Amino acid sequence: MPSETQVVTMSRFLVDQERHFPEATGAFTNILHDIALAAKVISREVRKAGLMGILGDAGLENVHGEEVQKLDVFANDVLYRALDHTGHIACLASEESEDIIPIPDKFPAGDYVVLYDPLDGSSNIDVNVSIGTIFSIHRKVSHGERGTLEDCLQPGSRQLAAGYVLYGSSTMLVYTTGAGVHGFTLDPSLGEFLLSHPGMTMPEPPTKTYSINEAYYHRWAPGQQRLVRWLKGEGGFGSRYIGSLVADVHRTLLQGGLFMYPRDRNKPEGKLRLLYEMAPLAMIVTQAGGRASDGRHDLLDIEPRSLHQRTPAYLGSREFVDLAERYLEEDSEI
Ligand code: P6P
Repeated sequence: MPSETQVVTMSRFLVDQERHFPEATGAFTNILHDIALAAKVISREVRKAGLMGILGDAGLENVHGEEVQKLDVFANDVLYRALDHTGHIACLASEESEDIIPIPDKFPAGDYVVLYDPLDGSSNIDVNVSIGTIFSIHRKVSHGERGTLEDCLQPGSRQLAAGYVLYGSSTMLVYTTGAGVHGFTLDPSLGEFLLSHPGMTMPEPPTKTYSINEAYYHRWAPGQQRLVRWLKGEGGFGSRYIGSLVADVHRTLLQGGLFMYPRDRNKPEGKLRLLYEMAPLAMIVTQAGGRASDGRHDLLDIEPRSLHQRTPAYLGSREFVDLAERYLEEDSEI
């Protein structure tokens, strides 16, 4: 008897999903398709990273005699080249670029902006720890033909779509367009992302796991310190911290729990970026039934001031984020 499970490619799923939006132009579907293509190219290079020193790349030149790029620079270039010419994009923004990235005049511009961290946690590559790509898609709001900073400085609540790619034991692409969260696993032999996690929702009851770098304990505000002492004591929580944002968030999405990257005396705004890290991850987790906060306000409601602004981050099971906010109420600004 053949298996009940269907083999659904991401391309097929995107087309099926588009049918629910009669007014859809297909531009949106194409952007997600282009990001998936970039993810396949980045995945292929990430998988080879460990061999760079072995496969005749001495002197860090590839077989074409071109200088081998650092993987995060490579990933940034791949995403740019996958999106710049399609006619769907008004402008781009990247963790790797100080200013917004305009679409070259030779290409038509479109109605969407994509903000991304091309390869977060790339310092983990050398020790073979999972790393990730994070992306956020907004509709252009400015009136000119080409995108502006205004189009990028939109709150997370106005995102049309958000997602991440996790280069782990397998390569997964997880995204939402506001109609649930869906996960796809790359089958490298086919070169296709196959639907493996339809309709992802955070588990109830959630696993009691907290995730934070406790090396900074003595820099935290008193409420943050009291929160973690309770979690690991009376609260009976376990602890998991990978130190790679997409991996920690993916585990939290699948198992439940509470991921935290708080502000501290040395990092008064925290470390993680709002626009292309925490806002997209907040949309994903919220769509899956969880919550994301900066410790006081819902992360999706924060009005961005600048492209690379940082934010404290509390993300995970709704009741655990609510609990964290209650402990932090006592903390004044650091
Ligand atoms: P820390 C990786 O460098 C990163 O940007 C995120 O992927 C990760 O969540 C965070 O920094 C880890 O930071 O201070 O715990 O080493």
